Amino acid sequence: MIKRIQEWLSRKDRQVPVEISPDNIPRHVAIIMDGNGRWAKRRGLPRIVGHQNGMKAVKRATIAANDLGVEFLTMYAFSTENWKRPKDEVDFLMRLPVEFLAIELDELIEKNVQVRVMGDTEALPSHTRRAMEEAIVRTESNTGLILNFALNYGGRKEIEDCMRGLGKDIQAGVLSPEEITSELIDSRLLSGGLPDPDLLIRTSGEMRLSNFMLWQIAYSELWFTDAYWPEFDKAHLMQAVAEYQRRTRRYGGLK
Ligand code: V07
Repeated sequence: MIKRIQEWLSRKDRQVPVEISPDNIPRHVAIIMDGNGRWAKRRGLPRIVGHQNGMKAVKRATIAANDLGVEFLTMYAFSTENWKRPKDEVDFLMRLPVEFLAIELDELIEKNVQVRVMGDTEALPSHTRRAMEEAIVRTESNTGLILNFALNYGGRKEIEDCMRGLGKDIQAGVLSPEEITSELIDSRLLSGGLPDPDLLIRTSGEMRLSNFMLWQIAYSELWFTDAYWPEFDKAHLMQAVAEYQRRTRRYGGLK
């Protein structure tokens, strides 16, 4: 019975049309893509089928974000903690960039999307790195939406590495402690060059940050949905953006 009610609640036709103003679109949307395994389990399918469908949702969300005029989309594809999962699952996940390149990339190239990756990519298997590098190179002259994958990414590790770098520069005498500012730290994080996310979305009902972009989301609006990531579509993104606009609306030109 509860399952029936949950299914009814998540039905698409329940979603009401949302009004979105073109003047206040979040420039940078970041997404924690949670619930691939749970989505599969509910259907009696193996977890990897959930990840596969999660990859399709990445393309759907990218096209939807591009259509709305979002400039930067950062997706949490693999965390530094995900290595603790069963080896078979990790091996499968590490093949997804290869599949993404083969199956999804052409359509994104047509839409002028540029792919980037942030994380400790040196620790990735060589086939993963090759696919990721090919996706980056094939899209580097594109001028549309920037699709930034967080891959082997951890927020604390990013801060740790940044602090170690600053410490080394101080020790080498090329930086003084007074020169450490928010702007300098921004520029030396893995996201260096991207504006902070305006909107953070997490799917699958969990309300945690799970070590994602800890420094960068200091002022982001947070939006959560019970939908599992493989179900995520344009309607969800529009709901999130509409809510973002309600929360950030200012009268009298104050912003
Ligand atoms: C992964 C699909 C999305 C749901 C969350 C986990 C599984 C796309 C990529 C990817 C990464 C880099 C790149 C091109 C594609 C990816 C992993 C997992 C490890 F250059 N989806 N996806 N990578 N999932």
